[in-house]
Amino acid sequence: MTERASGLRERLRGTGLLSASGLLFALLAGSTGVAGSYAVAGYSRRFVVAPIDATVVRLTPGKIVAFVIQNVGEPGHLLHVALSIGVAAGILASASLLGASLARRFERPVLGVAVAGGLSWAVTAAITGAPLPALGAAVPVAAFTAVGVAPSASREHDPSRRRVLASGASALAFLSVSVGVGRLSTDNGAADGAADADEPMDGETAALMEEAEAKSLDVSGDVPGLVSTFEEFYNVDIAEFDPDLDAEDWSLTITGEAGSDVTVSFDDLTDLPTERRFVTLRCVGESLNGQKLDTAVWTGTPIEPLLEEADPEGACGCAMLRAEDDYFVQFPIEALEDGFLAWGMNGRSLPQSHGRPVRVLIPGHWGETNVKWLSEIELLDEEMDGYWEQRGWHGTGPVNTVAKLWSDTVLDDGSVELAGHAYAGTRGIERVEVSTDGGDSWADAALSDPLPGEDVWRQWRHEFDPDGSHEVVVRAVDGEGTLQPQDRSESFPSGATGWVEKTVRG
Ligand SMILES: Nc1nc2c(c(=O)[nH]1)N[C@H]1C(S)=C(S)[C@@H](COP(=O)(O)O)O[C@H]1N2
Ligand SMILES: [Mo]
Repeated sequence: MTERASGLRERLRGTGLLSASGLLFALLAGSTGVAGSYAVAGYSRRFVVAPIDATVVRLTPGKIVAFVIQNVGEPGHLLHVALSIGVAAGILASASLLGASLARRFERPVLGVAVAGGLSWAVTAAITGAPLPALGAAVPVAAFTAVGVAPSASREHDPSRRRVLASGASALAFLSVSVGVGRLSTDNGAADGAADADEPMDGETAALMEEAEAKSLDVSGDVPGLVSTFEEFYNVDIAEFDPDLDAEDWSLTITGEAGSDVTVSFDDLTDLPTERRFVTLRCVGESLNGQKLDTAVWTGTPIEPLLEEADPEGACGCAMLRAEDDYFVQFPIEALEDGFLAWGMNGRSLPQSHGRPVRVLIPGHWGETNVKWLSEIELLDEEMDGYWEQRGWHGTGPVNTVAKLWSDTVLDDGSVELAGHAYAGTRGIERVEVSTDGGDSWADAALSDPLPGEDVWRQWRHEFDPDGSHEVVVRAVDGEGTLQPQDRSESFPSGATGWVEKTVRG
């Protein structure tokens, strides 16, 4: 028994699979392979980690996703990206290990290196769909496999200590250079969210932005105006790596339970009657006083004529919208009919992070219905869960009413300025009430004049003379006269409720 076990161990050692230096070279190959891929592809969908990360996210159970969103928030992305980097390095290391063991078994180093390099190239090319950048992963894997299996003077199967040290040092150097190169070749987040500053803004949008500027209240504290800038506008993405689509290659298909399928290209779409709309978006996952609430002027065209052409026939009166990042969301056609297909934002073409080339805007509904990188509208016969509903959320309906308290500032004359935004979707905001005594008495806040449009927020501002410490509470009344509910609930699963409260000192 023990003899057989040690015999097996001997054989494994003969293939290099069990030796410490064999594993070390595989690890160097795996990690430099990931770094090489990053150097060539940058932080994009062609980086070997990207498709793995998409799979990791897809396979993570909804309860865990919901927990991370609520308890970790944005840094939660780091968790799955780190895991995905580990998986990618493991896959490339396995290719190297396999090559190395073939090299030893057949005493053909060149064969082993070719297998390690070829396999890492093939896997990377297959999962990223980009053959040329895949060389960025394959070359370092081949190189470190080669160093690991090259015959050494002392003992045939054991690289010298010096070679191990030199390889480790080279790998570290390669890693740091690759990270630098990869950073340079990546459009950084801000540039990605921002529009091209040289792109001319059309006159009609410029006039609307001026109108919004003029209607924005004069607030001393740091709150956004009535139009959020590209830098301010929040982002929520299921994928770490946004689709990068060309308008020329894009098309939208309306299919499923339809009288006739409809397909439109980007040019078809932009030839349709163009409108500009102020639309506010709010994410169901944001906390009560969170900042995932923003407004832009969008350029696009109404969906209704396209839907009429498709002639929906399904029994549920519902549709599944699908996107290029494999996002999908289902909701009633009734809501979709009021929707808008946008290809411009704040007078510039739609930024990649907000859905370039085309996104959906659904008036008054939670952010998740506003599909980015839209590719298909499937008219259904039966209701089906979308991406977030599969994970337990109820975020396809109309938004909850909210008044945010985003700034409290002591002014020069000693008074305190409170300010924020209020939003109730298509119900509109009629009034914002402020209490500075914990809810015993209420005063009406000053409100910005409404922007044109049926789905927009308003800004509010209230000044008072402080006397020590104050329990400030704010609440909105929507356009139907309904008071924002006081009962508190977390954002999961149906959006946060309650009144925002804060202790403010003069
Ligand atoms: N294709 C696609 N569309 C999407 C999402 C996404 O991850 N993929 N996120 C949704 C969610 S949850 C929200 S709140 C809004 C956010 O839009 P923004 O990133 O432009 O602010 O987009 C929605 N549309
Ligand atoms: Mo969202």
